[in-house]
Amino acid sequence: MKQNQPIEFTEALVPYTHAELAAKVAEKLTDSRFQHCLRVEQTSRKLAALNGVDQELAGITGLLHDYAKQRSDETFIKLIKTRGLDPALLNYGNGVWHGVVGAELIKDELRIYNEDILNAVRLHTVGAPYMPKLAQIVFMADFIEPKRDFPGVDEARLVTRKSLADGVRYQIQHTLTYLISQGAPVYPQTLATYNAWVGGVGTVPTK
Ligand code: DGI
Ligand code: FE
Ligand code: FE
Repeated sequence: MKQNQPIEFTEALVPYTHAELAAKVAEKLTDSRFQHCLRVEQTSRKLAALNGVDQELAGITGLLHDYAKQRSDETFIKLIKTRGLDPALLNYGNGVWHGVVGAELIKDELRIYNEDILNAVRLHTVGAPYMPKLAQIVFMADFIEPKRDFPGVDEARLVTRKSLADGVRYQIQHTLTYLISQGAPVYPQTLATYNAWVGGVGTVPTK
């Protein structure tokens, strides 16, 4: 039996072995950002196992989620203008762009066209009113990977292990609270995610 066989991915998902894809991600990121991607890969695989989602698909998406994180603003601005993306994106920055716009770079440079993967990368920061399970998994893995350290992270881990959807609710509430506390502009989709998952209409007492 051959030793150290490369981990091959299913061909329909990505045209690479695990080592090839990891090398392509590492090439575009600092080591600490790449290590974060590896941790998100592992956490995504665990959440996939708990939630009946394909672990390979979740792992690949976790590994790729911050692929575009360290590109210049000019790169993103050009893509927004030339790919017919929402012009309102121009009012935001890297935090929103590296996911929503970063998926374009995954197509262009890595020739990965699987829409489940691309969509989960697009949504990993801002979420969406409807998120497929895979997108919820990567969204949560990014938030709770083992080196994340912020007040509430342990509760977020517990909540997410019990219920993925409750984790999504927890995170979007946390993110919106943070953005507002910073006086940061909220991308409309982030707000739509909050309204869909947390802010049920009619739940706030009027008196
Ligand atoms: O890429 P990571 O650091 O691993 O994690 P992330 O993709 O969740 O972080 C994205 C950043 O973007 C985070 O600092 C919060 C910020 N962000 C999320 N939604 C919005 C936003 N920033 C603005 N201005 N508006 C948003 O709607
Ligand atoms: Fe990110
Ligand atoms: Fe991340």
